[in-house]
Amino acid sequence: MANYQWYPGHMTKAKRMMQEDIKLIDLVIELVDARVPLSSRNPDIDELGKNKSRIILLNKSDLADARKNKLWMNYFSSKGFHVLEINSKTGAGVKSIQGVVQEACKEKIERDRKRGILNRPVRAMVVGIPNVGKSTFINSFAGRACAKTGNKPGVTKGKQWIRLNKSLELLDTPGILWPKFEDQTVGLRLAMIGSINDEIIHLDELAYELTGFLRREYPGLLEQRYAIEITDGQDAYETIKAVCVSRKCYLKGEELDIMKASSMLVEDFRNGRIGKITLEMPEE
Ligand SMILES: Nc1nc2c(ncn2[C@@H]2O[C@H](COP(=O)(O)OP(=O)(O)OP(=O)(O)O)[C@@H](O)[C@H]2O)c(=O)[nH]1
Ligand SMILES: [Mg+2]
Repeated sequence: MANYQWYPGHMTKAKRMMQEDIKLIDLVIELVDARVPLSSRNPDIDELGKNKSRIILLNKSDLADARKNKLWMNYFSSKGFHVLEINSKTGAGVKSIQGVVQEACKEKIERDRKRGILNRPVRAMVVGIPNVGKSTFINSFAGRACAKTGNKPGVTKGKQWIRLNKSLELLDTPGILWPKFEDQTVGLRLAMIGSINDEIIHLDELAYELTGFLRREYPGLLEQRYAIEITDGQDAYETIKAVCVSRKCYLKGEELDIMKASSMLVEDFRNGRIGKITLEMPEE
């Protein structure tokens, strides 16, 4: 399996910038992808935000398994985080964040009041890996398009302060990954959700792993989506071939276009077309 490494120059800059800006911040709002809540957490953020109030947002919850979202909510609460399940694209769950921010920053607000500082806004840094939905979340929370978004990693390149209202200011940041994944499963899962550029990963390998996973954990979904039959003895590669045939992915003549079917499988998964799927569980 390939050794995923991806750390473009803008991420090195972003990390340095966050280390400087953290001094100005009361609260760290960390977005994780509900389909891979642990693999999508940058370990640097715990270090960076260790003396700050913390909120975790389980974003893209619409693409993940509803039952598993609940398990992950419990998991993060039990670790002492304030946590919310949201869909930044539609805004579902986003409204309740204001209350959670007040709750998470209770001590700061109290401290300000004792010093006679009234209405100093809470300053929150919005962090998370590339493509997790930081800018979309900010736009949805603000109710207007103030941050640029896009369906590929690396859209936000510099920081941007956004004043939401008189009590809250948000700092949008570029997504950062870590320079090297110790655990290859983490790299694989991040590639599956599209947080690592497709140029450096092998789509056929991703599709193979994904197909194996779906057959084990979500039996029936592939059959339904692609109108194929999966028999017990069949391996994941044969399942992809069946998708080729069903979706008429051919090179010249009768030769199957495995790459085309692979890319279709991965894209369908990323966009939630195969179903609501969570790739990892809290107890792993
Ligand atoms: N289905 C779904 N899609 C979402 C959600 N939030 C964001 N997206 C999509 O995810 C993609 C990435 O969103 P961005 O807001 O640009 O992500 P980002 O974290 O700012 O990315 P970088 O700036 O590259 O670090 C976009 O296509 C969004 O429409 C969500 O809750 N559900
Ligand atoms: Mg962004």
